Amino acid sequence: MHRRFMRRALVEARKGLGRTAPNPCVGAVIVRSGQVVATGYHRQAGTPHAEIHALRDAGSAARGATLYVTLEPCSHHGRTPPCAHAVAEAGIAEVVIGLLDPNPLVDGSGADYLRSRGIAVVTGVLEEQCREINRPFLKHIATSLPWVVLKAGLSLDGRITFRRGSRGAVTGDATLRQVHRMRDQCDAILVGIGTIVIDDPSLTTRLAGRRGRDPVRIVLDTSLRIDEQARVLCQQSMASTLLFCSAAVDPGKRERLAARPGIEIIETACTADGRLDPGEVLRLLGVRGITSVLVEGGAAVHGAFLAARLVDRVNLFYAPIFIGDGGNSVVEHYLAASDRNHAPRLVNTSIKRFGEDLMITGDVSYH
Ligand code: AOF
Ligand code: ZN
Repeated sequence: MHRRFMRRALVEARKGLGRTAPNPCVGAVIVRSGQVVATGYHRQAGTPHAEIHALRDAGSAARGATLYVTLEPCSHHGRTPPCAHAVAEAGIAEVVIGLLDPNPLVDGSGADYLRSRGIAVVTGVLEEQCREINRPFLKHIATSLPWVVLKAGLSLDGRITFRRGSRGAVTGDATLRQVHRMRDQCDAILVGIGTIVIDDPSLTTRLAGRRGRDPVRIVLDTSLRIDEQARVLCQQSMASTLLFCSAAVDPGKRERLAARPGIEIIETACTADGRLDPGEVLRLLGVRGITSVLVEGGAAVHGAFLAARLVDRVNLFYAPIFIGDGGNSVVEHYLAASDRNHAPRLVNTSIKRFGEDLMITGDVSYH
């Protein structure tokens, strides 16, 4: 019974995926006599929490009812007042919680408050699913860093291009649609300048029939060699474009670009070998409240992020083709695993089909 209604609350929570940073996505349902009488989800940071939407939807029907919520109701005064208080005021009799909120401002005190008001509290229902939808929030609240997903489309022999530096999709249309769904649900998308030069991508979200939400576009461009007419700079997006570069760039170009609306230049520390430090880039993104980053290439960016142990999850879309000599490998430079035991590896793997392509996904474990 509890699991059934928590699944319903998860459906609500998912409506906010990718839209709530730096807050979590949270869903709530209110149940009376085995019937869902109200629902709610968190839409955007700074606006009411999921429980408040559900309570408003329920009105007087909340009295004596059970509230299912994917994340522990908060007990603190943040941008909005504490939900646990509103839940008690509304006369809710029982609260079923998916995941306790690790935010140090909450961290069990929401559940404790509800109990202190005589409300029955159950925790840990479908906890793993509630955790899974909030990987970005959970990583960000614990480390101040965004959650990093590496995505690539490649051949069976691990190539992402047909010739070195050539453009042209390796994977099919179904994969492309899935990639746009992924973009719709992450806060930011990151590529290296090589990808901009070769592909000139717009890095916006295009979903069939609807626009979707654009992620913040991030380009790692050490010497600021980006073409001032590049799509990522010119093509309209609802989000801004951040160019990360070193201190040693053409000051005139830097000023011109920074003056353009929606474009920001961020000077970043470099590693000993003179390239942008990916850890420092992520730190700066975390400070801005970006909780998830989709790394979309190219090969050297993949290598740098894996070598620095910064990738949390990998989504590889394999087209059922061989490319052979000539193309770029999916990971180049920086990473050089010495043997099986010292290679970053995927754990918790799963496989899914997109058209004729096969996607393997997993969390990265570093030794
Ligand atoms: C949400 N939505 O549905 C729940 C949240 O600044 P505030 O007031 O929005 O508080 C944000 C914190 O509230 C957030 O970090 C999380 O710990 C807690 N719960 N947040 O955005 C919700 N239930
Ligand atoms: Zn709240």
